Amino acid sequence: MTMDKEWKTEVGELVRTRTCGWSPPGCHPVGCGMFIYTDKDGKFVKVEGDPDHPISQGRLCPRCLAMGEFLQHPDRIKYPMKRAKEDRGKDTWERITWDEALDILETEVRKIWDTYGPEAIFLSKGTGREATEYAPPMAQAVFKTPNNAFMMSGASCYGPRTVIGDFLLGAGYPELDYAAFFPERYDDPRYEVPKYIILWGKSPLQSNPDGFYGHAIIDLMKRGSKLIVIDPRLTWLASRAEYHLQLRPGTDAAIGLAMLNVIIGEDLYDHAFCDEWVFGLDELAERVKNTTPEWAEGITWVPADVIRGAARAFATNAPSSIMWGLAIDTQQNGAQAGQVLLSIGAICGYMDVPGGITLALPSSFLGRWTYETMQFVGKETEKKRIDAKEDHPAYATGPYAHPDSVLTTLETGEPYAFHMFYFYASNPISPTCYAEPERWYNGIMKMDFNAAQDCFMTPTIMGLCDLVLPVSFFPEHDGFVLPHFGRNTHFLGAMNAAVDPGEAKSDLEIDMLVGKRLNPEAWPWDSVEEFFDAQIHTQYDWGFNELREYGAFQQPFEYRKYEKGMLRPDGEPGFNTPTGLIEVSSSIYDDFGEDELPYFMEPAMSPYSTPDLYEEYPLVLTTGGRSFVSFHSEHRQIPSLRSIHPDPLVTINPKTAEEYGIKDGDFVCIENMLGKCVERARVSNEVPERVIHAEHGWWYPEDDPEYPDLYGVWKSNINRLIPMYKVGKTGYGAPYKNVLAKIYKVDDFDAAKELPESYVPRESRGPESMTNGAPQPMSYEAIHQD
Ligand SMILES: Nc1nc2c(c(=O)[nH]1)N[C@H]1C(S)=C(S)[C@@H](COP(=O)(O)OP(=O)(O)OC[C@H]3O[C@@H](n4cnc5c(=O)[nH]c(N)nc54)[C@H](O)[C@@H]3O)O[C@H]1N2
Ligand SMILES: Nc1nc2c(c(=O)[nH]1)N[C@H]1C(S)=C(S)[C@@H](COP(=O)(O)OP(=O)(O)OC[C@H]3O[C@@H](n4cnc5c(=O)[nH]c(N)nc54)[C@H](O)[C@@H]3O)O[C@H]1N2
Ligand code: SF4
Ligand SMILES: [Mo]
Repeated sequence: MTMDKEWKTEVGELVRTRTCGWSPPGCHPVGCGMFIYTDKDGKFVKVEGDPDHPISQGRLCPRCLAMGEFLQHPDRIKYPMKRAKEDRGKDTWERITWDEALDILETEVRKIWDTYGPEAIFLSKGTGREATEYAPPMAQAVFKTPNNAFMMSGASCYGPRTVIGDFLLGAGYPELDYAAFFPERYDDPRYEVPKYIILWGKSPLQSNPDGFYGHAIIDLMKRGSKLIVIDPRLTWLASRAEYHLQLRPGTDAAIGLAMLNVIIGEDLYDHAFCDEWVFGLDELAERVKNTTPEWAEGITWVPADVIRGAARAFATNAPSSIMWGLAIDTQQNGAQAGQVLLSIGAICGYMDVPGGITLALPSSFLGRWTYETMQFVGKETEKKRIDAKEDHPAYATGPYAHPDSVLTTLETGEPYAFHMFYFYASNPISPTCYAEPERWYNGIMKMDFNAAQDCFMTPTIMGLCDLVLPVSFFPEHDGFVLPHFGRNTHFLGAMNAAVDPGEAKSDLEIDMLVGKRLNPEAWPWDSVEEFFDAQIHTQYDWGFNELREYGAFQQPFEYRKYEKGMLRPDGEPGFNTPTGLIEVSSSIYDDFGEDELPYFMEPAMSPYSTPDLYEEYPLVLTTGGRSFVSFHSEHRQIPSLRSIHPDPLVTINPKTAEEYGIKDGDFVCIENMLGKCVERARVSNEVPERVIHAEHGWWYPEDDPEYPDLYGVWKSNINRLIPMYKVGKTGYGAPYKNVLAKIYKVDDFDAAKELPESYVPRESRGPESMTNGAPQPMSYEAIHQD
């Protein structure tokens, strides 16, 4: 590992600071390396990729290249602001000082503590920006509430994949081996290029998800890797794949069961590995005896010979690897889809081998501290967490509230009422996290006090908040990039403040400021540097200054850790599961009353489970494929990015479009029993005839900010069509990518603008109206009746 002391240098008139990206204008913790040039007053001049960064190697995408537009943007939140509670939805914000803002927040929190107890405060957390690490401590170690959660129905982003991994493998987040741990990368003699890579419900070029650098797929294709893409869309990568399994959305478990049928039935698996390291193969073999590719074809709409060919190619070409994406989380059958997919990788012998699927023990940085901050909630209050223990014992193993149960509590006041919402990197009505966003909107309007910390004004803040605190962009603060949120962390990246933040502060700085007032015991550090030193010292004998000099510190790595006693806390060989083996038949699922073996469950709304609804809503709707120029609801106000992708797009097959009299570029209303949404038609063979794909996260920063418009947040809000309700035993997964809908041509975006009856703020809807006519998923018992 080389050290470059010059992380901040003068270059002529300018100062050049090396840093790694995460929060805006960055994305997930991929931590691309870059140089930021400022003038001597800390004013941004330009950004360049850092060619010496081991992963990104000088490459940057449009979002970080648009950095100048972010930093100077007039809509960013530059200083703390307050607004009278009765003015929610009105643009009457008033600038205040940090002291006044902290006084207000402290007073409101203490009032709620004293009157209702800390559990009456709810912290709504957004996606994996830096805030992922700092939001739970804000809830637990500042507000002392057990109620915080990432707020998608069924927590259906990343959480499902991490717990499936934990339950079956006990080894961090399994990730494609792209030589990310090695300074020489693909040329390291220990490394082997995977022969086949399955991209399962993942679109890494656009998404760079969770810590994986998406362009590495291209690096590997250039070195000979072939692709198997399992995706209802013919994406750019799918069009270059050996096998494209263009499945009906939400039927991944059936594909996986059929692949297992082939791999086990044709004896293509790695017997030596299974004999030593796999638990439950005989039971799994019995379960998949009849799940033939022909069986799956009827369910998934993928030709049997394509499934068979992909299974054979994958199993007989060692080493090969699998990447699993968000589409596994965003289905009610996702826990089982994840189980089959990991079982396929395991029985083929691809776990933790060169060019296979890397495993890692969760690292100690940040994550352990996040858990430790639970102590400030206290045991009695912790018991009050809205985590639906009875319904979802598997979910209740984590320190989070259950989003769907939180909505029930919000609407019914049972078992107690919430009185404050705090939005932490979360713009959920816009439409991102919350499904059925109008129900949330109505519920949160009833709170005594709502506040947010964010970088931009959003529909959520304009509609619902009384106080907002300004958050700095990553080039404006010191920080720490943790790929895969510590669960498979190939490097630690130093984030070095380059640009003057004005009054904005990092999330950690805000936590510390508020924490020192409300719960100083939990916040002993005097600076963020001190805090980062303490975090790094949990694993290494050097600190944050050394990290700045490393730039990106690649962590030591070894293959086949299970042989070396590196995956279990007791140091014994094996995996950190109850049997010490990879559990393709899961004893932990069994403990939770869930089937220990994977099974297929029809989506709750589908051509087969609800044929009557299918007559009325004859298209399968999947949503949320990523774009290069936005991050969920973010960046709609950045001119260069918006000009590349100005409107929300719904992709429709040419035959389907013709049938409905829709042409490319037309305004199209997408509608089902829950709600409607207008997007612009993109007529393309990318999707099959019976499937449409609609984008999420759309609002219009240029529209009227005030209620009821709230920047046009209801017009193209695809999550109005997605139900928010509790799912199976694990409590994970929800149908964000598989519901039913109909489409028809309309005149403009305003066609979905009027507020349906349910949008009018009112008292509680009551539990009986909880599903708005959307069918509930089947119970396990009903599925297994035969
Ligand atoms: N229909 C459909 N809906 C989806 C999806 C889908 O595929 N289909 N995808 C879902 C997924 S996977 C996710 S993770 C969610 C995301 O849902 P959210 O996380 O709620 O996403 P955003 O709406 O972009 O809200 C993020 C907000 O945080 C602010 N922000 C960004 N970085 C920081 C930071 O570091 N600190 C602070 N304090 N604020 C910050 C941004 O300005 C923005 O206002 O959306 C989900 N919604
Ligand atoms: N530019 C950009 N990058 C992002 C984000 C963003 O908003 N913008 N969001 C970030 C977040 S929070 C996340 S979680 C990641 C997600 O990133 P990924 O894990 O890559 O997931 P998606 O891009 O949502 O979807 C991947 C693919 O799943 C396909 N798909 C849809 N339905 C199904 C299905 O039922 N089965 C299968 N097998 N495939 C299906 C879609 O067509 C899509 O091509 O991206 C992150 N990165
Ligand atoms: S992937 Fe793109 S947006 Fe994310 S940090 Fe790298 S350059 Fe920035
Ligand atoms: Mo996500």
